[in-house]
Amino acid sequence: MEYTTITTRPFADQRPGTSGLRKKVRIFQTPHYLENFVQSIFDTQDVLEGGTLVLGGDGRYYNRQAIQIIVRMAAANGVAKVMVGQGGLLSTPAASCVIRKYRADGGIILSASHNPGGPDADFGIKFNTANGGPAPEAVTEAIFARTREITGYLTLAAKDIDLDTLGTTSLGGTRVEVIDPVADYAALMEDLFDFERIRQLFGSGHFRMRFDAMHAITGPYARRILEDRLGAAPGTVINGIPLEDFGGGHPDPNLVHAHEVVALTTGPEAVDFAAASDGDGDRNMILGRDFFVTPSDSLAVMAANADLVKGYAGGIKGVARSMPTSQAVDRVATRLGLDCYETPTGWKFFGNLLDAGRITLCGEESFGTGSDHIREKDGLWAVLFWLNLLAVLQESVADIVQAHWRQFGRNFYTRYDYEGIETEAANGLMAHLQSRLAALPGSTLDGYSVEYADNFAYTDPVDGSVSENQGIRIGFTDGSRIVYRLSGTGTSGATLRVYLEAFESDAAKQDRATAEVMQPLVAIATGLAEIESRTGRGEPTVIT
Ligand code: VG1
Ligand code: CO
Repeated sequence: MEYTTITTRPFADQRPGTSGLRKKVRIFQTPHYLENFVQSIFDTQDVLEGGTLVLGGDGRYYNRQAIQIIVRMAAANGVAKVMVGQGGLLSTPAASCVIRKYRADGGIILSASHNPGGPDADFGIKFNTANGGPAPEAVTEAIFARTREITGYLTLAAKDIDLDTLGTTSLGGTRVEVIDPVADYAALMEDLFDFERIRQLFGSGHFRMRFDAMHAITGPYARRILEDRLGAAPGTVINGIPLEDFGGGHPDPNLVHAHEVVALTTGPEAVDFAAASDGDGDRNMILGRDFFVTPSDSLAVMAANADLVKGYAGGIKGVARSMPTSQAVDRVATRLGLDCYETPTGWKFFGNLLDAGRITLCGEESFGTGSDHIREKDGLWAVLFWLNLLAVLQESVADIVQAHWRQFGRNFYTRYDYEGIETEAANGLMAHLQSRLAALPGSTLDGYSVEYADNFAYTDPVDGSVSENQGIRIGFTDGSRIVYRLSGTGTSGATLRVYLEAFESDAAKQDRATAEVMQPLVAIATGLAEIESRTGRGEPTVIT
């Protein structure tokens, strides 16, 4: 087999964001663009030479072509074994599971997660290290540095491999093993959750659920686990066949984009439980009958009830949440005497805490929850956690969450996203906020007293690495908060995220509508940041 070096020139824009490198498909199709990034991974991750690489993606447009390119490059770069999901598919959590189970040296996941797919939409690539988790910043920065000076990449002339047949073939000196993308993951779920009890719940005749795979990667996983193994009625999984363009939608499990499944939780025929997951299967939305569980509350409820769930019956070690995530889980941690960590946005920041055994559960407000079972957030895991809880408690989702509020207080929560605003306007807005920070503590905004105002910086307690400029936080004396950040996953312009939280300990006031409770904070947040005059937007693009 003939290895060749192809001459190339650096692209200036290959710095990974919150979760990998995301660009329009057309950019990834630019000659050498994908190859440069992949070679930069091989050039900086020496363990891959002679090692094992896990490879798969969420099935979006360009997934198959990219897999073939990467397999050839892996062979030319001396990777001993490539484990690739059948059809080129692996959900993000399944990739993490496979990396850990087979002690691979790393993984490449092709996904732009919740971003739309198709020839005019988005593509992405992320590298996971041997712990199964997203590469930490030191690694992504090293890869980025390499992309700035790359002059060539290695590949070989070979036919496409057959991605659809399970089994092992070879390419040059590399063994390529096409694996069942679901089997290892399903086995792990069966270890963690009480499948027998969940099966009884589905068999009881009084419990119906829907899971919306949003035409993305979780369809095959959800069908095999929920319908085949747990006995949920056929048709429980909707939109269960992965499509290259996700049916034209945003595979983003929130109240706006997953409205189809939300609608199934209301009215006389409402199901008891519903959920959805995103493009690459790491996010989850949890719904009860007429009831939406905020991701921040979901994490808090999980932490408070973990001992009821098979895999966590021995207790949990600690918890973590990303900075903008509500402080609901902090209250549980205080009550249970657990350590609670506040990290920057992005799952990569949980990796060290999980590896060091400091935490068991962690989550983000952006519909991400997970545990130390892998090193990624995990959509179906969260759904199974809730199913296990429902099977044990035999109560409705709403009853469980409302009882939680009565016990711990309620953290009302909402997020405003202003998508596709001009980058300069977004940067100007953040600079303006930064300039106001010093004067805010001790002042009063529309009757709310500012307790602290800062730009969040994080020192990793395990390796001491420092990450600065992670979002502006304004905390008030009554426990409410406003947080501003710019997204690191978009592919055009800038997205401003405004996160709002208000605490209510009085049970009599916990059933108020979120929009009404948040109104005063919305007014403060939009006014303080001069959102309308700086971005031209009177209203956000999405409210979740
Ligand atoms: C968003 C979320 C963040 C999440 C990231 C990746 O990032 O806010 O919490 O970890 O997406 O999720 P940003 O920088 O756009 O706010 V996924 O499911 O898109 O891999
Ligand atoms: Co995702």
